[in-house]
Amino acid sequence: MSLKALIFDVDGTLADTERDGHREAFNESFRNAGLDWHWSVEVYGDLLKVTGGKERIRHFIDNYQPEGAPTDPEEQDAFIRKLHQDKTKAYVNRMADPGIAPRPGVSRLIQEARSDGIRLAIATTTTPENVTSLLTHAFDKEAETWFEVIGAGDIVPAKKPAGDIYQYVLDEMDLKADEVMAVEDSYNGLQSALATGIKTIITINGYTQVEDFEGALVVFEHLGEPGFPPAQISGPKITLNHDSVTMQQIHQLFDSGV
Ligand code: XBP
Ligand code: MG
Repeated sequence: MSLKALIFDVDGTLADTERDGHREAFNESFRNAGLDWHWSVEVYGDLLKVTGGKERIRHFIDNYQPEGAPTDPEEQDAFIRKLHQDKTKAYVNRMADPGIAPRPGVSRLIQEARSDGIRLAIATTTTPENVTSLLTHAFDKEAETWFEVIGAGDIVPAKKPAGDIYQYVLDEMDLKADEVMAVEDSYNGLQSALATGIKTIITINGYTQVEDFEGALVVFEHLGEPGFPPAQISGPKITLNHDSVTMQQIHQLFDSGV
């Protein structure tokens, strides 16, 4: 079977959005709500084990017992929903100003794939509005049109590490798992892609560099740019093309399926 599509994760893969993007948007929403909650870089690293912003807030309430959350289940659900809506507004604004740069090599690989006629999609846990804001401001105002399907957030019942979001994208594209490759950054993301039988390459980041990537085809520091080669963390030694992971390497990895 030949490679038909690349499916990109968003947070940590397209851009390094968690530490200074999502985390600060959560903290802004806590301040706006008059809560004395603050997620430090370290605490957020622990909370990232839970995907989904609403689920992460609930995990924080259940496991850190902060002051200020309602105890009545229905009231708590409404409280979390409102907090998360405010956080999403804060995040969307932050993607516009101060904005964020794409990770190395991501824009280049996307354009190479498009020139190669390789179809593109997104499979992410984050909220759709966040994807729109990131693509529009960090990549191109037309960037959303590059992706045939944007599978995001609550569109599926179970978030990563469950395979639902990748299965949703395959179904929407009418493709089989062995026709696509996923680009991810985290253990949860890898498990989600593998649960759907999708070959996956990993680019690590500050939060995920210590995670277990057993089952990934290869793990790189990033996708590279001429003059800025990535370290290869694991997998069969890949000879880079002008310091970069290009579509040539992607096809080679897909076909060898190591
Ligand atoms: C990362 C996530 C998301 C973000 C927060 O998504 O787990 O929950 O941390 O975004 P992915 P929301 O790596 O799958 O792109 O608050 O909108 O959930
Ligand atoms: Mg991610």
